[in-house]
Amino acid sequence: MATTQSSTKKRKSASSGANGAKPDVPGVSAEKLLEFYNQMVYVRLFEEACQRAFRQGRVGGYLHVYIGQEAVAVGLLDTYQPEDRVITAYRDHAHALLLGSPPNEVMAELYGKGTGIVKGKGGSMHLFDVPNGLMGGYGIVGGHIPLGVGMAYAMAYQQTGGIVQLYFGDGAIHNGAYHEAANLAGLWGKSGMNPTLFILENNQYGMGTSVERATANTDLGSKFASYGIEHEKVDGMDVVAMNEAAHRLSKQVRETGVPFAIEAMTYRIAPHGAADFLEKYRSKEEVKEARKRDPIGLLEQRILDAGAADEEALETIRKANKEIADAAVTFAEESPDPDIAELYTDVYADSPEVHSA
Ligand SMILES: Cc1ncc(C[n+]2csc(CCOP(=O)(O)OP(=O)(O)O)c2C)c(N)n1
Repeated sequence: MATTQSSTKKRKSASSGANGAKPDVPGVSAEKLLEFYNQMVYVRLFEEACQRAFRQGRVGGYLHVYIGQEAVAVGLLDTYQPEDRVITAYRDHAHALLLGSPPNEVMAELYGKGTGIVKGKGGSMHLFDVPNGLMGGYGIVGGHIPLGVGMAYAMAYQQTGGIVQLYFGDGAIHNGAYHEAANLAGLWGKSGMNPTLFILENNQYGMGTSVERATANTDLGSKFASYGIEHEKVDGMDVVAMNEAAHRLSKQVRETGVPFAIEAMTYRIAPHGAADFLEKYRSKEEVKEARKRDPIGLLEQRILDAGAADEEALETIRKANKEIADAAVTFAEESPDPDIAELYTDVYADSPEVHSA
């Protein structure tokens, strides 16, 4: 049972695996490449386990995995500081795991168990882990964007020194909530009062609707520019590129209080949700082609080419993470349902008092 990392803040590499050779990536050590690899494999294998559990009918509600997008959160959350806050939509398992949420509790949450990270009340789409900086997990597309921008305003006002990493999809950018919030972020940024790092995860689709079928203006960056927010497009399949941009731009946002937007060009390799099998909106060939740039495959090749580790070391990392995912499933399955008394707790800020009033 490999649950030892469950309380580890920001997971590090399970095995250095490095043979001492210098990788050919400027500024990135062999150790760092392996740390990224470990984190990406951790997320991928956990997500595969989630998808399996859902399809076996063991997880209720709905469930969306992050398969194909791992390089985005891994590259960005490497810059996380304890005073920062992270907020995202419903594709939120990776963010929780990478911030240090215990995998057992994340899996148990999906199962709706009392041992879940929000005691079984949130499910897959509503993970929260305030001590580790995760302010949710939201199911309403675009609904969390004003919350993230408001949070950044509060942080600037209280001079906490933190920034908000605000993740959302290419579907969400067409929601009215985005436009209201982006307008205020740009405006507040003029006086250094909005340290929001917008992270648009352009995975090409909002459910079955491609970007081309969702908007006449497919230049999504222009939707930041129109609110006075600078933006940069980054290869979201390349963890090193994501990480370089993340460090540079999070530093800039932290120092200036001016929002900035990253458009991470990525691809959702898995179906939209675990219940989707048909995928009529895209061809098998397209997915096959995209898999050639699977972020884990790309990193693996880079590690091997650079001599940063050999295949055996990578297999050791995969095996360790498979054990973590399997242990999380066992934990979730064996956990009790939430206690009935929990029905009224954590619903309002002063839940017990409100209930007894
Ligand atoms: C306000 C609202 N409208 C519609 C939906 C149904 N819905 C769920 S996911 C989704 C697609 C969103 O796509 P995107 O923001 O690109 O995120 P992705 O799933 O690609 O990560 C839609 C339309 C919803 N949950 N909320």
